[in-house]
Amino acid sequence: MPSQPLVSIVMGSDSDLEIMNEAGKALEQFGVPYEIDICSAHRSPARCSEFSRGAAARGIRAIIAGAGGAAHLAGVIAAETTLPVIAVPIAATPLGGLDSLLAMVQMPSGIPVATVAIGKPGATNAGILAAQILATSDAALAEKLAAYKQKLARGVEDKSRKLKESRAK
Ligand code: RP5
Repeated sequence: MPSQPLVSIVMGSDSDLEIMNEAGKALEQFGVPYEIDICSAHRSPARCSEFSRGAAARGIRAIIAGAGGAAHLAGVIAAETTLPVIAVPIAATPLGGLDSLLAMVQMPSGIPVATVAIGKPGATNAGILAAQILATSDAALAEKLAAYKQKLARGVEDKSRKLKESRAK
């Protein structure tokens, strides 16, 4: 039987899927069960409202919302839940994602949305951030995240060593 999802990844359209899959990969890396679905703030507001109101009761602990253009998805979700909402801006228009970034980051006082970088790096960080939120009450998950950060640091050490070796030749 699949595990109860703890994180919900939602996106405005299936055209966002390639980017939002990166959030899923990050969660998989830390063994965090998640669900993934589509919900458009503009095309299906009733569906978004139903999702937002019901997420906590279904056991979801954090929400990652990706959208492009006039990206209201994360905000409308945050308006109807007390779960933490992480927003991923997607470059879906000729404005290259700046439109989405500004729509997500400029939330009115009282409706917080944690906005990450545009595109794949942002989606990856959204997954890691969601795992970090869960890790505040999960010591085993916190250990996995600490090991991940140590791995990143070792990667820099390796690059430094290789750079020095190449310059010594
Ligand atoms: C947004 O409009 C979606 O999040 C997507 O990034 C963008 C384009 O959607 P489609 O026209 O490809 O469905 O709502």
